[in-house]
Amino acid sequence: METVQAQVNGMHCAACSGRIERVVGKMDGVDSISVNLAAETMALTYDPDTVSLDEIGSRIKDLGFEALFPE
Ligand code: 9UX
Repeated sequence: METVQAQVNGMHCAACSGRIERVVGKMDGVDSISVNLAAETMALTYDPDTVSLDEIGSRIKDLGFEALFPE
């Protein structure tokens, strides 16, 4: 399991952050996600053997937001 902090762009209200938490939280391999609307960040704990940051990022993009993971 790995934990990563990422920037999340495009959120404007609590329904945005709630939507990301609900959808990404249900993805296989995602253990937990906590989105901070005010800080425009999220803390993500996931299993890299099951799901990649690319997959998580593109799911977030599908929702209309942009996740920027650290290098
Ligand atoms: Mo709030 Mo987010 O009205 O796409 S749900 S801005």
